[in-house]
Amino acid sequence: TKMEEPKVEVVAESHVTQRKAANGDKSSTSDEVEGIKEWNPMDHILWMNVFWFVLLHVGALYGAYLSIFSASWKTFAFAVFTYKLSLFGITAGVHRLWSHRAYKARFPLRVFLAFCNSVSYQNSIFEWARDHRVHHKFTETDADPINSTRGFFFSHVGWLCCKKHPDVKRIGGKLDMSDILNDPVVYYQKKYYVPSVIVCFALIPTFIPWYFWGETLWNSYFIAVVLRYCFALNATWLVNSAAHMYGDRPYDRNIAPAENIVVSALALGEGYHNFHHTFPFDYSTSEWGYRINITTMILDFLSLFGLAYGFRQATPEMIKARMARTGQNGHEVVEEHEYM
Ligand code: ST9
Ligand code: ZN
Ligand code: ZN
Repeated sequence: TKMEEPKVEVVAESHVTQRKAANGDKSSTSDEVEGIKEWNPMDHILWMNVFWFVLLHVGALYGAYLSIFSASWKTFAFAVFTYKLSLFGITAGVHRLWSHRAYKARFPLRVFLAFCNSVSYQNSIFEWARDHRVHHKFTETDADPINSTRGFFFSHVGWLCCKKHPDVKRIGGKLDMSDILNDPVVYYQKKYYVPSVIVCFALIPTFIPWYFWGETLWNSYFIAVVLRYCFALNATWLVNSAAHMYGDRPYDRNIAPAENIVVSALALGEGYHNFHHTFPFDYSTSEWGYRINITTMILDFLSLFGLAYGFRQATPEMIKARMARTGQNGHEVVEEHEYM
């Protein structure tokens, strides 16, 4: 037992050491994990996924070319609109509502959010929320599907190009997902995921510019689907890569997630990632209200009609206390604020 004592102390020292211990200490997890001590994502690459993501980026460059030299400006404007609409389904829908239960939404709003999710084609609501819950619960361990300790590229897109670490499935499998599967909207979006993506992600955005302002179907597809999708995916992925690396950590200096304004602008208000990992239940994912946070503006607007309600928020007292305890600059900053 003498050998174990210092180890416990080190673990208690910081979350970083705790994470490292969790990553390194595979003997304490399970027999299954014993056999894969040397687990390396590079040994589990799925080349088909690599191929599709490369093709998507080449197609997006071609879409950008068509936007400049061939298509109507209306088609490009429509692509920007579709990008925002699709990401609203991610931020307000599968993220703040279904993954975190940070507020409640009436049935018509849930249907609309599910539609936006299918427009965004980022996996079904169920799969997205399951990956996201393990990401929060086991951030930067092997059980985190988007483990950013494996580097920028892995947490950006690499994790979608290789098999998941067995810990993701083993530990993630123990999560309780019954709350969201009991929502008929989630259940049916999962059941009819493929047809819903074909219609909402591909057909509708290709059809609209062609039908309403005579754009060619070719231009419509490459701009409003391929280019728009590539841009929206990269904006989302930046939350996992850039916002887990670059920025301040005013709420918890011991975790990697950081406050990243650029990512907030691209991801409709989801770049306040140090705040979000510290107070994941907060419906606004930030303490700054409408500052670079379109999602919060729209949710507040929808609450006027009772469509969104039951907003959960971290109180200023909670935030202050937490900043004093674990923030980047501890007490000093909080005290300075008090005298300003
Ligand atoms: C895309 C998603 O791009 C982007 C998500 C971004 C997430 C962002 C989150 C952070 C953001 C923070 C907040 C900000 C909000 C965002 C702002 C946005 C503006 N738990 O997956 P499989 C089990 S998608 C428990 O095939 P493989 C389960 O039994 C792009 N269990 O594993 C499962 O079976 P089933 C389009 C889990 O074979 C089984 O394992 N989509 C969990 O290792 C097999 O699962 C694509 O390109 C879990 N978490 O393959 C598809 N996970 O499902 C890409 C799995 O039946 N994906 N299990 O229950 C794939 O090809 C594969 O999933 C894979 C892994 C290759 C990545
Ligand atoms: Zn995160
Ligand atoms: Zn989250």
